[in-house]
Amino acid sequence: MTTFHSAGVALEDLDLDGNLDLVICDVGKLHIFKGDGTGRFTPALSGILLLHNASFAASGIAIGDIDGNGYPDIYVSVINGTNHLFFNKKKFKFEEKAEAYLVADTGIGFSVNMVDYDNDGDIDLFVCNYGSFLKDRFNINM
Ligand SMILES: [Ca+2]
Ligand SMILES: [Ca+2]
Ligand SMILES: [Ca+2]
Repeated sequence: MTTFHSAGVALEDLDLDGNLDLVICDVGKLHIFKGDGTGRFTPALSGILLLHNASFAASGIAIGDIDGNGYPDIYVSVINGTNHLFFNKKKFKFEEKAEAYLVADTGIGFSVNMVDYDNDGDIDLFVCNYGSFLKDRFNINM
């Protein structure tokens, strides 16, 4: 069995086949497993999403359809580096665009969440950073 240095995990149907898929944080990467609906998971086609630095420790995951194309996108907090935003390009392929969306936060990231905070139909992002609430980030209407 493979060992991960994991903090965060998430379940979401990333390929819209009706079965939940699994995302697991690790150091330098995320692991993605495709679910078959019976509780079994196998590595997805492109089963690893690399972070910008191999030493970055991914800690939290939030999933939501940020660009409105129907496919769930992934936001990842990083303890010792820049947070990442992966857009779902279908078939388990993803494109990282945190800087373009002004959410490449460099705080000591722990928990993250997505919710439509102001109820305008657009997903908002909350990033919880260790050490000070003043360092928490709240991005409305990504
Ligand atoms: Ca699925
Ligand atoms: Ca999307
Ligand atoms: Ca909103």
